[in-house]
Amino acid sequence: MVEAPRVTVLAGGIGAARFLAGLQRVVPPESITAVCNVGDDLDWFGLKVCPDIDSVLYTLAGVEGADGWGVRDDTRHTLESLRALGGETWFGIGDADLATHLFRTGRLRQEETLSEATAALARARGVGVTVLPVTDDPHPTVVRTADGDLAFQDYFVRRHAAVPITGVSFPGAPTARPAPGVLAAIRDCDLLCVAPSNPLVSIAPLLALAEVDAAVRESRARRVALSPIVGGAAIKGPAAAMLATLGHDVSALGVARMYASLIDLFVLDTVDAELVPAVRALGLEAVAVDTMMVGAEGRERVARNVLYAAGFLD
Ligand code: FO1
Repeated sequence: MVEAPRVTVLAGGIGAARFLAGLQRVVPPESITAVCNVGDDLDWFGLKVCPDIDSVLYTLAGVEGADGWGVRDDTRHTLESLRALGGETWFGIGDADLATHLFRTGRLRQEETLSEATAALARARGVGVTVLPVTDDPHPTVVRTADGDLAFQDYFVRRHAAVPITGVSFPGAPTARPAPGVLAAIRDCDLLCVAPSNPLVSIAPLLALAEVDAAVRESRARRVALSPIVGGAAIKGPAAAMLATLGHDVSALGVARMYASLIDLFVLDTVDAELVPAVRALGLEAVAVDTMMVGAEGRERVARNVLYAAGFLD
């Protein structure tokens, strides 16, 4: 363990969860805060499901499913029974995962906030990292398509991200307030990391809250972003196709351009090392390191690489 810097991570789902899992092997978990996207949340038969928060919690607890979401080796008895009843089963909730949504929804019905319910889930799972929803208010991501506006999971899971998109919007952003602790975690940390998450539907919803965006800009922390694009492809998910459709360069450089006014240092993968001078030309520091988070050791190595590049490890 190093001398503990306070690290805050702007987090989407799976990429962020893996980065955080590596980080907590290097920095004491109590020094780490994850500010999580809630734009992917959905109402599933009346239950509140928070996929990004859950991927972070499950991964930090070491129980995540093989694809990075849900619970490892989960059963699907409930889903199969629902199918037998003719219910909608396009969103695959497993039985152990279902317990999380029942627990969370029960707490929300008892007037707890999403932050409080999330803290209770983290405690129950023995997660030492502080996991915060960016807001306790409704803040959905809406995907604009030729078929009309779609809720994120409707686009991503139900339609297999196969409908061409024309834009992304955050209708809750003007009224959603940052959850307690979010602004302080961004302003008062030593190292602020933008996780290797989808810039358009994981990080943009966080920055869509004007106060969060301002806190990032005002933060005295060292601000680092990791590229979710490696060798011109997304490590996971629909980021590459989304970037291309919305007119962004599908490369680490394209992502660096999106974050240039917010960060100090951009971390890209060694396979993209030739882009370092172009990233530097944007006025950013840039470093190419191994960013492949395969296995627990791989995740730790990436966390160490980032901490070293940012000057927090010798
Ligand atoms: N992703 C899928 O591709 N298919 C699913 O059926 C699915 C179910 C699911 C259930 C709970 C959960 O927390 C996540 C789930 N995901 C599923 C993943 C999720 O849609 C995305 O990975 C994130 O929203 C993107 O960050």
